[in-house]
Amino acid sequence: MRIDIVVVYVQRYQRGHEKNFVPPLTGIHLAALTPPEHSVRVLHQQIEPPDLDTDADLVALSFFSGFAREAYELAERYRSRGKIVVGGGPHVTFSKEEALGHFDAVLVGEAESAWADLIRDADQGNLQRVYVGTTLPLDSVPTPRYDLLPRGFFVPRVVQATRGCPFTCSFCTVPVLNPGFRTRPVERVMADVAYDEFKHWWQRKIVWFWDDNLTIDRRYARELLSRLVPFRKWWLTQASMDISKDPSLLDLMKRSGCIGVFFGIESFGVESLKDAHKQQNKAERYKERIAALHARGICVMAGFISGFDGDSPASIKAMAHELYEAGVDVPFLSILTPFPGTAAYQKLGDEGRLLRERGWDYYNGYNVTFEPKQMSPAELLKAHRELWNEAFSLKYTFLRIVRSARYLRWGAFLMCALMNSFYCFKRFRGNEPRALAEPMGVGHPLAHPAPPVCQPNVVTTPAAVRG
Ligand code: B12
Ligand code: SF4
Repeated sequence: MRIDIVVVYVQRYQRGHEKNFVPPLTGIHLAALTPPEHSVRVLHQQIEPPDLDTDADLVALSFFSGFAREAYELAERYRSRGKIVVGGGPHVTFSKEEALGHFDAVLVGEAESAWADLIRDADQGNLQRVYVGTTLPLDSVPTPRYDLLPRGFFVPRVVQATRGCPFTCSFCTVPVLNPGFRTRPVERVMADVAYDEFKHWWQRKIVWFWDDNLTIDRRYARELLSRLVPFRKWWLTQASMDISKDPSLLDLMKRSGCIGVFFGIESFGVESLKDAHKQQNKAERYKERIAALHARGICVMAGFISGFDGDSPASIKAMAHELYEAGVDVPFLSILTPFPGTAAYQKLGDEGRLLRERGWDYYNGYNVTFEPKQMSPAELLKAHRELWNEAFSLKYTFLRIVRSARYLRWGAFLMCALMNSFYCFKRFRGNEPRALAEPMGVGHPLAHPAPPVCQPNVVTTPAAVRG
């Protein structure tokens, strides 16, 4: 069979988008899982429009909630051309019935155990409607098909070493989507690291771990990083702030070439952190935690969310200065988005605060989909835009870049300067959210009818974090 895997994307800003910085791992991972007797292509809508006139027999769409409407429209268009169309990913996993209305088949959960079955059944004309992936150990996860990436990506080597996270933040689907915390054999990860068929030196040099929380299992992290040292790469990942209390791990991170760590800081407010189920974050400690990474020349990227129950317009706007003061090098600023499958979705649904007339297009991290506690939806959107504009004003962008030149190693500094300049450029070019279609109305088939019942979180507790 000929298979097209399409990673769906919709621009979130009125002008410009994160077109080709780092690719999603999902498409090239699914391609690697595809049995070799089938031919496979991976198309990234963020780089190129999907090929509707493809000669593929089967089209597989992967998408987040915010791109669901686009995915459903694409599915209809492919189906009208006689293709078998299947869907999977986080949105499908939590909105199976809705997705079934648009696809010939859906795969719920992780694909490793079920993707080959789905392809076999499609090939034999015996496609089932629903495939449920079980959560397998990561022992046989292959090297992604980097060779299938379009040329345009700036940092193409994305790698996954672990899956899952022991925390249970209220806005995050990971604890349910990827239960437990699993590690991939270091040998296999090193095979991804050793892959060097990229055109430019920086593409060969940089390894971006797309893990949920790479350093949870300290013994594994130490083994992984020790094996990484001789490769002399630059690498980045997402981790939790507790790594700052582990100087020997930080030293090893430095030695193995770490240039950037993303922390989900989310907020400075005690009430907001409580609402986020993120009480492990202590605002009074941020500065000291971040300084520990700076002392090793590592750039600190950090995510901040606006719209928790503890947030007011003033507290949101204040974050532009607070995050600078805390030492953050590159901020990522989103609006709280209650994705299906999260505790936030459940809670806001139970409290009747989800704006049900707003369809999935609004679930992209830059729009308001619920009734905030201390302001109106319009005020939250406005406060978030003001935060964005202030955080990426010339003043703060310049201050962050200049300050970071004092302590970041040069790869980290390059990344910091590049990302800050990009977002600042975007701010001046116009960073308003893309104008969305008229609200869909409660009766629209895409307007979600009721909050799904959250599956019980199957998680290891933070206590299981090995020291
Ligand atoms: C890496 C990552 C990113 C990266 C890369 C984004 C990308 N497009 O891949 C960055 C940092 C850019 C990012 C940004 C965002 N992200 Co993100 N991200 C992740 C993360 C941590 C890992 C994803 C990953 O690569 N996993 C490894 C691959 C191999 O597995 P996978 O994608 O889960 O796919 C598996 C299954 O889902 C299934 N599958 C997936 N698709 C399909 C399709 C078919 C046909 C089949 C059969 C199976 C299948 O098979 C795969 C193998 O088992 C996840 C958390 C998570 N654990 O999923 C969040 C996650 C996907 N992100 C999320 C969100 C919300 C965002 C943002 C909107 C955040 C924001 N406020 O801006 C943006 C969107 C930006 C964009 N351009 O798309 C949410 C999505 C929730 C939802 N329901 O939509 C997640 C789940 C985290 C969360 N908050 O819960 N993200
Ligand atoms: S720490 Fe990060 S990955 Fe873990 S549950 Fe919270 S937001 Fe999700």
